[in-house]
Amino acid sequence: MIRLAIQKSGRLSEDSLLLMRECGISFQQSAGKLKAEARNFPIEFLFLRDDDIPQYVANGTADLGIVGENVIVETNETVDWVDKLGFGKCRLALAIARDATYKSIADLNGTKIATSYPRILKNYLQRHNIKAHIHEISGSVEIAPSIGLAQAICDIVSSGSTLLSNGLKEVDTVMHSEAILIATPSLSQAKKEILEQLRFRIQSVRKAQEYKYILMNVPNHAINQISQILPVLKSPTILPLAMEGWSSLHSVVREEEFWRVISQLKEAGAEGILVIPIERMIV
Ligand code: PRT
Ligand code: ZN
Repeated sequence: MIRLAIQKSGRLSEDSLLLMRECGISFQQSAGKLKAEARNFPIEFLFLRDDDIPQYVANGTADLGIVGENVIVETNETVDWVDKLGFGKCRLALAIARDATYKSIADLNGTKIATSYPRILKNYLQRHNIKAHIHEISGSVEIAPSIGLAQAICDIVSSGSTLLSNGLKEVDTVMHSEAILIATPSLSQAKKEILEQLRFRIQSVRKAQEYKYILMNVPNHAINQISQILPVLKSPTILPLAMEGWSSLHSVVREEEFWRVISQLKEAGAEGILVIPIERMIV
């Protein structure tokens, strides 16, 4: 049995649980309960505040955790970074009042910067040779400039709308972040094997999200040309259509590459193109 710490309630909770369910792991999460055991995989979930997850994983109370890179770096706990998970994407950014002038990071010299990420900010300022006063606050960082608490803030940004609605503008990116699977450095051999099974499932879910199954009707004379345009995984499957001179071409392609070549496919004579999601992909 392996123990995975997940954020109890917050921005990473839903995606973390969804990922587990997509991995075919079923469990019941009762409201208010801090633990849940899976029915069909040797895993138990611990539901915690995200800030506590690195510490629980570092000291082995939890074997694994899903948490934002920003939290791992800020807490500075010793954990193994296993895999990035592709959700919870955001950046830690510096922002100032929209009407303040800003030419370069040197403009932050001598200012007061409010943040919930003092360690990351301190390192960043040191690397850039900036001497500023870091004012640590635990929440609502974005109101600090308008109430005169600080001239700048360093906070998490995703769409940027919170900055905008607080009269702020982003001036520099301190780090990019996404949810990541972490592990305690001293996993037993038995737990390492469970982790590998879990990683295998996670990768097949993530691959499936990246790729699409596509079908299209192509005139036989264009099969070669179309096969060359398509950035396929291996080689397309060609099946004859009832209509003379036409075939159905099936393949698996990376979605973003598919959109890049769609107009070339149509120009080459492809018709009736279908793009179908893939549930799991094992390559
Ligand atoms: O209660 P607990 O301590 O567990 O949760 P929390 O309130 O500390 O964290 P939570 O749930 O807000 O965020 C968890 C993790 O999600 C963060 O550590 C990041 O890794 C990631 N993440 C992704 C975000 C955002 N996007 C995000 N937009 N975390 C916070 N925000 C906040 C940000 O602080 C700001 O207030 O959203 C606002 C900005 O959003 P935009 O879209 O307006 O730019
Ligand atoms: Zn938190």
